[in-house]
Amino acid sequence: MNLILFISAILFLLIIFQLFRSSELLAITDKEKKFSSFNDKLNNLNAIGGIIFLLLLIVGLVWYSVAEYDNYVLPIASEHGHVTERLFWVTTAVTAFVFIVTQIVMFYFAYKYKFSEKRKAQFYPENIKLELIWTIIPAIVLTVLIGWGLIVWGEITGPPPEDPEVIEVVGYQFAWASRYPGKDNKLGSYNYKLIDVDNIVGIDFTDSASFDDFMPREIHVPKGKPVLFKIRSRDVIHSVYMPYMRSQMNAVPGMPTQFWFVPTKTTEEIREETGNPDFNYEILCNKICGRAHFSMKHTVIVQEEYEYLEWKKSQKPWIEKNPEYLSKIQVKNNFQKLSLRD
Ligand SMILES: [Cu+2]
Repeated sequence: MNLILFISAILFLLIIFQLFRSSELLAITDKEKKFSSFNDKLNNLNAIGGIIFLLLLIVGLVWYSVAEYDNYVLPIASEHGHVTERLFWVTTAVTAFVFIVTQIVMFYFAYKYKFSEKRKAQFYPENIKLELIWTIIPAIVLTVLIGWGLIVWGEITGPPPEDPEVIEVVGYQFAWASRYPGKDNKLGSYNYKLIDVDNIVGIDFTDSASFDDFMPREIHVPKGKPVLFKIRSRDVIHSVYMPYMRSQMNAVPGMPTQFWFVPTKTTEEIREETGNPDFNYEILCNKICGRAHFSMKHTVIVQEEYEYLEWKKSQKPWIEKNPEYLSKIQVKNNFQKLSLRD
């Protein structure tokens, strides 16, 4: 707060100073000579300042990109991650090249064509060839980049391969819940009207497929197998974000979304690679969804397939862990007709 006040005060003083200066300049416009010699100095200073700024900009960009590479480029832990990563780097290379070239040209021109009394501006209204070049080339480059991006997007968001591990991921203010289909490999249906303190995702127990569904505290997934997240939200828009998997998909209330991926490194392997024995993959929320948005983390554990299957076997259905729920709901009758165990 103090800092903002301080900055505002400085800016205010600067405005006053500039107003004073411009009125001073206006006062001397009639005295041509004084005006131009005064401006020459200022022009030189600005032009050289521009060149210094340009050099600092380029050196800073290159230095930061190289020195901090490991900090902003995370290891890739999913199959499609390599595809999106390549797309990202090609796009970055093309745009960075154009950015640097245009900055160099811009500052160089500002330097070279700074005001000079000896030079008269040339009237150069149009050059059709030049305009064609700078319209057609960017159009082709952008078409290639966007077309490639659309193809990749189509691949990674298309239908999953046969027999994926299906996991329901539900976002709510402010946590994630996950639900597995259980032994029948079929997620039971849900209904938002059934959501309460206990049944946080609204599992519908009039559907017999719901009885073996289980809801672990952390998500486990097998390495090397397609995993399909069926994503929904209970309240506002959240986003299922797994940076190491290069995956992100919004969780939108009233509109189920999905995303599939193939993990390529177990939690053990990534711990070794990052040199951090406490490392865990996480689902993070990537939408500013409210006050405790920062606390929306959900641990994801990638295991070898046999470990995963063992873990899955050891999980108890949600309804077995919450027997008191049965007495609370209207589906009691249905439940009596169905057995928990088959
Ligand atoms: Cu959120």
